[in-house]
Amino acid sequence: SVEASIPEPQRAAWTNYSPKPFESAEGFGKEAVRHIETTLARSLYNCDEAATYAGTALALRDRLVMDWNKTQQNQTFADQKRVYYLSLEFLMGRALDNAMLNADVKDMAREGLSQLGFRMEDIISQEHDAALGNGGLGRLAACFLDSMASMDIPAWGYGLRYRYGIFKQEIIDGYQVEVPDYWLDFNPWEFPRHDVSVDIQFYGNASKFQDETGKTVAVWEGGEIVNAVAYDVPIPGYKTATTNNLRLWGSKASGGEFDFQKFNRGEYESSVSDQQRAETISAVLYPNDNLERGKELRLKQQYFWCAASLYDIVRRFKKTKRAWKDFPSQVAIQLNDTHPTLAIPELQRILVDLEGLEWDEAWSIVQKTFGYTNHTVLPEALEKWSVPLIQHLLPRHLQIIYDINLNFLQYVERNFPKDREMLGRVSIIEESQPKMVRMAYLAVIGSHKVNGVAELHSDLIKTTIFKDFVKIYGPDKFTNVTNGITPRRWLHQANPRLSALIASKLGGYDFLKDLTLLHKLENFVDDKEFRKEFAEIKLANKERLAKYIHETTGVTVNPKALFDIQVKRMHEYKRQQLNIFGVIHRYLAIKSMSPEDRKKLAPRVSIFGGKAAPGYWMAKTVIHLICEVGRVVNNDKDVGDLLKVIFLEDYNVSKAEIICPASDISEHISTAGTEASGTSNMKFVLNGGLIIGTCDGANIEITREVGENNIFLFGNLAEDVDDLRHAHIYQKYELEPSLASVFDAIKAGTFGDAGNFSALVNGIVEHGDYYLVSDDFVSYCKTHELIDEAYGDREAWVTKCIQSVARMGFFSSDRCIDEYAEMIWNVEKLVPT
Ligand code: B1H
Ligand code: IMP
Repeated sequence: SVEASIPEPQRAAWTNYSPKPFESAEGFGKEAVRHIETTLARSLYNCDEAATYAGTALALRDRLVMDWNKTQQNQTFADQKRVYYLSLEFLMGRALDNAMLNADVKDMAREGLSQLGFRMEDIISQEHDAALGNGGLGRLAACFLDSMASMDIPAWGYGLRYRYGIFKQEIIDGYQVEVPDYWLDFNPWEFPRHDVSVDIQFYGNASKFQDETGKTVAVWEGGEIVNAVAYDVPIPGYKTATTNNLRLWGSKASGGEFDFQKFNRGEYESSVSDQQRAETISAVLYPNDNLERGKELRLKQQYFWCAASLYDIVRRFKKTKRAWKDFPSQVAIQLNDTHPTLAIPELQRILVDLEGLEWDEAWSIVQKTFGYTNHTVLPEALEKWSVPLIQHLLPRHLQIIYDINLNFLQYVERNFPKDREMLGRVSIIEESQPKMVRMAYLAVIGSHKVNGVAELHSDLIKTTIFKDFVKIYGPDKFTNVTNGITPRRWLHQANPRLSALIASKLGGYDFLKDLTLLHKLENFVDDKEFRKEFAEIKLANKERLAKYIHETTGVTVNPKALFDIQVKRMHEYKRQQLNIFGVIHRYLAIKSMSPEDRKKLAPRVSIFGGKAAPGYWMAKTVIHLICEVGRVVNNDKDVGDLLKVIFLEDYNVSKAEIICPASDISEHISTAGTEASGTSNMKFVLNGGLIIGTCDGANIEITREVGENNIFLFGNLAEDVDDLRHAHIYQKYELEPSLASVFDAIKAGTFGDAGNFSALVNGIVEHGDYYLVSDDFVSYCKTHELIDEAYGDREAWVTKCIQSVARMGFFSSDRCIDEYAEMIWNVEKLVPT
């Protein structure tokens, strides 16, 4: 055994000297102060909140590292299958609170901090969010990492170490301004592994020749080399010693700081610029959500990350000295959308060109190794890369893609000889000018399973973008894994009081590891004390948000008003424009009411938040309209508390943790068939808020779980969207009077210069209303009236909220991981001893 290779006295000494995790407030305090004094070289007299955060984080980190080392050792010795989750985005948020809660030492640390004169909340809020993602797709990856660690699944995440995460959003004069997010000043959660580095090749030439035996071999020569360096981040599980690894690759110039030969020749500038060019690869996250723009640097990022990760995975496998055919029983690689699809031709290249396997043998290994998750059907988000660009950057990979395609098309031709059209439809290469590589097709062909992220979405991909592939491979290749969220962060951490209340009724915190236990809350729906406390917690969370709104916007909102929240990336398909038109409609109604009628109205606070991609002009226009409506409404004396409109700046994970527990209603109102799943819908309901939504994404399954009486659904169905769009184009369309009066108010300059909003209005009135705002407007407004009415009966409202929380067990990301592990990865847990 490996242990026996080290002599007993040495092992005993090591064990003796090994640090022990702290077990009390004093133990924590000692560690934190030691770090502040020695690691940071600060003292009692210059220890501010930032330094205290650093000391606290380092004390926690020591603890994580012990478990982390042990977990990695165990996983290596156990030698069983591991999962590798490849994602270009990991939207982790803050780590300290999560680390304390998962290790179950937050109370100890709170007491220690208070002895030192600090408040836990202030210290936690010192941490910079790790914002290496855009939205739902990146946050899903983060929830999955938490679940895999908490469930003792041996798993690694692989991503890029962006120096700049998603930009910070400032709102200046009602417009979005982007500010770079430099987050690495002090990051105690990452460990640079300068010894783990890989050279990655780009450009150059690919050629084929025959070796002595007559076998055709391919070589890829020349071009440029960039070095990938690993940075590791420990991922602790909840109440388990399992601590998995997230490995992020940073880029630097190959062969050190810069090219010394060039430097010595006096070419100082170009030696530095090579270095800068290399570092550019991992410099910045592309800030587009659900949009691909085909930039060369993005493709470089993708290959750099895929190649480094595969090199690492293959190296680890080779240490086991197994035969190549065992690769798929040791390695499961999950592709988070098509962004890592180049991993497919890259593994094929490693096996064929570098390891000398036969093509077919290699290809069967590749297909068994990969699984592909599709996250969108929006045409503008489906990745296509131009053939000339791939030819230029990755000449050998283009050959391999062509060979994969040839084999595939021959297979299709043999099996569907009568359907000649099919070959063109399913070819990986789109015969356009220039030709394009369809990455989603390559991902389907190179994987053994393809899944969508909610039932409707998984059905849609089978009948639309992958219809032919269902015929070719049969329906079993396609499956569904409905998304979920981690209850540790999104209930326990974000809403500690609600979590404690639930624990008090359920006899402990087991529900955080088995969320279906929440169903027992139904027994307390009529429990007076429970209901009172539940309602008080909601009010307290709304007060916390009201305070935050006041501090950041200067607007005072009434915490007793109905809080109506829509926070998510700004996108036309998510229809923030529908929401703000609804708000204007409400404002106009208030203005036209008598003072008596106004008294009968339920006060509302409409809260928005979300970033627009920097180049997405229409999304930015919607932000501007929201801000302008807020400026007018919030200063209108006729309106007072009846309506407030707030745009919260710089929505991110740590802000979501304050916002999600504070809703009465949240909005998930995408055009039916466009939102693949949505995950914030789950976060809001789990925290005791109701939702208004369309029959789209996971809203449908939320409805099935919580019951139709506990959700406010409206609008057209996915199956009718095509016909409705058609009607806009081919029939004259009469605008509803209610929406027409909203547009009239905008055009009259009620919310500032009407010219600012003409494209937004014209998109609906004149250019086909692609997202069907006008088709859904009336039913949207009616549904909001139903909400007002329902909120008036506060007891019935609380019942709905409690029932909903009790029925959310299905939406834990632990359930997702169980499904992936069983259906796709075929991986076993490794429970620490
Ligand atoms: C989702 C993306 C996405 N789907 C391209 N697709 C990107 C596509 O940088 N890009 O090019 C970035 C992101 N993101 C979201 O995934 C869906 O819209 C949500 O409905 C879903 O809940 C989430 C997680 O599955
Ligand atoms: P890798 O699989 O070589 O990348 O190793 C990942 C981590 O697993 C290392 O940092 C070690 O903590 C652990 N590890 C890998 N190989 C061994 C081994 O042979 N003995 C003990 N630990 C190992």
